[in-house]
Amino acid sequence: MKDFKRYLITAALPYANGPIHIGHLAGVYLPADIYVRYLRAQKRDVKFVSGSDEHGVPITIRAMKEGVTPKEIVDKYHAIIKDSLAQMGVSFDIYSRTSNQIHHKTASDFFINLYDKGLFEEKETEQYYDEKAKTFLADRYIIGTCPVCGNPNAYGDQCERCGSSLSPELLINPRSALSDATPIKKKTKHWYFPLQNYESFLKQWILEEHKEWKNNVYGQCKSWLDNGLQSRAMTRDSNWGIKVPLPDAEGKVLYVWFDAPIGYISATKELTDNWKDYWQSEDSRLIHFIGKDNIVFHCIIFPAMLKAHGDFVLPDNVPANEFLNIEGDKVSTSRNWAVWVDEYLKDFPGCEDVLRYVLCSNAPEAKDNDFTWKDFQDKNNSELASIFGNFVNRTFVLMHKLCGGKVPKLHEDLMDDLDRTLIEEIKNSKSKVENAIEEFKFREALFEVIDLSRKGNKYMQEKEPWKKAASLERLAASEENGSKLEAHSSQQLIDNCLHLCLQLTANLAILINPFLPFTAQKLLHMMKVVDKILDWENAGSIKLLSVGYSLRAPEILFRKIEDKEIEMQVEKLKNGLVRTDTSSQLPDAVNQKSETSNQQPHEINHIKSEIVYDDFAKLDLRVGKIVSADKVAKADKLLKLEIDLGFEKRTIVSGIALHFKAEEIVGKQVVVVANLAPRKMRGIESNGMILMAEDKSGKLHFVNPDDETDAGSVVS
Ligand code: B3M
Ligand code: ZN
Repeated sequence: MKDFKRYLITAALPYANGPIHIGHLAGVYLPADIYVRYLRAQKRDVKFVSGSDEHGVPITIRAMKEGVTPKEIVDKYHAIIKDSLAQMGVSFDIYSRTSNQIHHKTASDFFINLYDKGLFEEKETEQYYDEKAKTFLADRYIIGTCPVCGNPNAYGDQCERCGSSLSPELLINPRSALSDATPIKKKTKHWYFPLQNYESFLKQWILEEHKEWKNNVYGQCKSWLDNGLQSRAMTRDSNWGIKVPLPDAEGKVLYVWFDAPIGYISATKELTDNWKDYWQSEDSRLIHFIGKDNIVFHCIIFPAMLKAHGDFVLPDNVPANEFLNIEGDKVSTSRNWAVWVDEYLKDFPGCEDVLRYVLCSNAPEAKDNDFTWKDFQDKNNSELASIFGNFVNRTFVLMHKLCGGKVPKLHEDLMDDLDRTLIEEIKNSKSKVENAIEEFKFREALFEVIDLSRKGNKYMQEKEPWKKAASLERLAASEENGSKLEAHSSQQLIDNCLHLCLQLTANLAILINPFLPFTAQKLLHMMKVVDKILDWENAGSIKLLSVGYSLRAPEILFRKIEDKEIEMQVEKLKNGLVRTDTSSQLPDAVNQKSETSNQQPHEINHIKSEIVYDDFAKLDLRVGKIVSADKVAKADKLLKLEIDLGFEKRTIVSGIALHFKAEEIVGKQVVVVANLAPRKMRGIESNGMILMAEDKSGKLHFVNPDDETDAGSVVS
């Protein structure tokens, strides 16, 4: 790899419209912090920047619902988020906010730079408008019935129930999420950034020159690029945000995804006068830590903007993580299915590192993962406390008991194979941890650190210094010939064991520091050494603590977590009491998500409200066979199907094109809702609907008879 002089590490700017939950920590802030702490320990020149994302529709909506100004919303959540991250030990050099003056100026200048080069397309289009709320509506704020599954509360960009990607015109009976009014179309002008012009550059830069990116990231980029890019509006109609810096742009602001990534630049400017070294010098390495729903913005759109501007370096890596579920279910803020960081900090004071440990060892690095409270307890009690904590504690207790509280000498002539193997393990662990961190495999790196403490425990168990101590007492009391000499060498063997265990402890402090910084500090205190010892280059050495140096009594590093505490947390979660300070009438997706994010919870564990038999009996369900399937022009989600119902053929338009290829499904039997009122989609009349099953991962499956059945058969 290229030898970089400087590192600029960014962590996604959280929306200041709610507190953060542990999914945010596991996905973005902890991995970023681990990496930064590691770089700092290596004495690299590194800056770590982030801040609150204070613009965009989610914030205005929240404000409207709470009856306060957007400013009040962002002030409140900026403070809560900043505090939670600081308490968790996330060591930003700056945690800024996008409402700052310097950011408004930086983002406006950026826009003007592209504008002056003639890089925007100015287009007038018709957009949905809410006449009651007097505002244009982003797709997400239009709600209606899903054409695929009949969910009455599908969003204009996606149905939460069946996972189909939608657009507002596909919804049946669309209404505004703000006022319930039926949206109308209204003309509006916006500035579009022609991403398609950057396609070949992006293909070369990502697909050819960054094959080392994580599979999940590379794969998502490839699929975006393979599907072809299109112009995207970089402005919005709103009065909250950064005003479009043009004369004829009244009531228009920059698109939040245009300004937010520029927030990284503004924050660096705010932090240091030397910001250009980090942003405009080729020997500087820019790395973005983000969640998977932000990949397209950081890997495609922002790099295209940077390229268009021309003065900035591009990200060298974007190690995005997947999502963390809670107790088997997707995070849902409206159902309060989340573990909030500020609440955790209150419920488990002094246990910051426990959460850091659990979230890192279970981080969703390659796929979505699950957090359970039981696993949290197990990881604390049987890994942190019984392996790591236990090793350190035994070492310190025995050193006080058997070596007078001082670092004993190492008698090299008395070393045996066990000692030599342990020294080797200590040496090797440095490069193992290092290699894993360099590849952003933080789980593996942390495992290696714990494994070293496990080896320490095993070594001590095999050496049994306490047994030698018992025989020492016996020998001391004996008058027999040679017993003095024997006692002397027994003590030397005890010294060797504890000397090595102490050096191993010092190594643990260095290696664990990026992951569990509070624990590393406790170890320094116990060893009475200064921070300097944590320099990464010291790892692997067995000469970290000087002989004869007296050490403090051990502290308990990890207390046991009781069943009671865990039961309480599970109870709290299951009760789903909505937080009074964060509650809102809005569904999740509107509360927490960006206008463009597409990862939403599928409410698979929740049954809709009860209906009577008569309601069910109204449905006329029939078996049908797909005789042809065709793509619908300009609608990438739709397939036009011809269905044979035995007594007649029907045209049904179905939103399954992203899940199935047209040619693959011809001949399949399906179940059709045959008496659904006809409706037009993209000018095609659709007569009925086909049933699909959606699994937990969001994948669709056809519902059909288990063997070939006559077309037209009644399903009941
Ligand atoms: N605020 C979206 C999110 O929290 C957004 C990230 C911005 S990073 C420049 O998912
Ligand atoms: Zn649906």
